[in-house]
Amino acid sequence: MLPPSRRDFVSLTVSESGSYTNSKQWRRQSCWRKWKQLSRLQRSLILFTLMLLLVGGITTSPTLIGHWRADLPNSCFFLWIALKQLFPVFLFLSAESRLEAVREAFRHAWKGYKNFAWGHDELKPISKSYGEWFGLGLTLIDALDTMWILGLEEEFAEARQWVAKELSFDKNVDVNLFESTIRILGSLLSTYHLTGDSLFLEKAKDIGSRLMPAFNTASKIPYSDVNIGKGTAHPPQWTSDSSVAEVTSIQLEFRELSRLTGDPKYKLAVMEVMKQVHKLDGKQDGLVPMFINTNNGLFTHQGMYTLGARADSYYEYLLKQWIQGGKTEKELLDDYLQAVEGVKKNLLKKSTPSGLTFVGELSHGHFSPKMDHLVCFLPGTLALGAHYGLPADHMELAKQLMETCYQIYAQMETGLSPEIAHFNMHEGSTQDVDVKIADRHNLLRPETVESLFYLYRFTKDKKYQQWGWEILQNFNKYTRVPTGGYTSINNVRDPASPSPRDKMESFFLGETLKYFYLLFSEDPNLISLDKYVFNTEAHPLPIWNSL
Ligand code: DMJ
Repeated sequence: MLPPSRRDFVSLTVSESGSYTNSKQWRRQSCWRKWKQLSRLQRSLILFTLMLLLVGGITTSPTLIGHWRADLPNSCFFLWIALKQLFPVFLFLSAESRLEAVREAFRHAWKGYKNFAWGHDELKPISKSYGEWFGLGLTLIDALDTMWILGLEEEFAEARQWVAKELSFDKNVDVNLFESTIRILGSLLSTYHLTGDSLFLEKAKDIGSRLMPAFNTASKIPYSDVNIGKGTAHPPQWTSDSSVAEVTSIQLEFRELSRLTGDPKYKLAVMEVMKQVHKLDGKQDGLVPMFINTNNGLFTHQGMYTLGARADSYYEYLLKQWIQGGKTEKELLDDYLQAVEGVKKNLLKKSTPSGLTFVGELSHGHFSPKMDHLVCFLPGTLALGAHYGLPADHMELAKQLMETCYQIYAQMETGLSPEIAHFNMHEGSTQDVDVKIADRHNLLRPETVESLFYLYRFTKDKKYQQWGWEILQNFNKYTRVPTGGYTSINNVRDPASPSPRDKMESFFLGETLKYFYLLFSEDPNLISLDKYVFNTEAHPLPIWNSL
């Protein structure tokens, strides 16, 4: 149970960042990063002094004020000048305070991880312990590039030290190919790109080559699990199927590994999967089933179509591979465009009473108004495609779905989204969203914040930042654990008792907090979307022709 006082969850504990002396890497940082290292007080003093100089300079300059003064009484004129000069400063300070709130949230999450789960996969913040999945320090690795982007030098330095001294992939453990590719390989590659530190590339090569046995199947469709110590791979115990999203969402990372190492084997393995899926029977208007068999390479469980679990990032990676490769791979683009049409034709409906546009599911011709939170990656992906010249109606759809994803949060009593929402479509409904008891949990997932980031970058509409700000405050109110860390919760409909699950997923640091930070940043060059493409775990990888 949560402690009785909810107020504990809003108490902020700002810690000062210390010094970091790895000068080779940090010499490359911009003045902007230096600026971000100053305390809030230091920044406010500098801004205030600059403001005084500016206002003083303008108001005492006869040439500047000459003809204005003729028309305005003195008091109005000086007030107008002062407000005009102050407005951008206010805007800047408000953006800066939101960025600082994200850094503070990260430090709080890190504090729990450091104190109770250091070097382990996941923090259990309520029991002040840890959970192990692969035994590879998953949270620490997933969070590396977030720390770099947020400018958390001290935390980054201690994490780098752990990677250098403690991280070994020479372990007799089974790992999931997809999860370890997007979280571990993806993060090591992006951290290498951001820092230029070869330690991360060496680690990326190591884990990448240890994952390759997964592709030794009759069909060349990879197994879901690999033992990275023994070099053996296998499907889950109960089936010889792999999930379609898993085998088609490892391509950005392995393609990049080939480019960096000059060894084509990684790229060839993952592109073979895409080639086969491109040709397979069993799609409906570009929509794919959820499973694929590793023996014969055919879709299984046909007739079921979703943009949620087990299919989601297939669609995301069609577009992103096309972007990564410099918009030359036509089959990927064709499959993506066809899939978007398939979504519009088969899965898109409006709810009652508010007419929210949502993406449902299809099971053997029967439509279900069920939408996973996972589907909320889609507004961001559609907006990214529109930015890259795909039809303008993709952007319109992105905006509509963004509103829906926000409403899934706003209509809950905690202001936090459930894992799955059901939309009402019958006349006379009084509320758009229903949540089944089993679906009321929130795992600190990133997809809505991710899409808010894309929508804000491309439209500059402040409402997206405001929606994100509300969501961050609700995470602080209902999921923050006073002794450090954030926890997933069981019930987003009960603010009095959200019921913590005692688990902080690695993607909260790897993705959710990173996307919050990028959403609140006004700097379009902070991970420019014309230079980087984010993998499905929010790790930015370079777009090849932008290098
Ligand atoms: C992450 O691991 C990735 O975003 C993945 O694509 C989907 N699931 C989680 C976050 O919800």
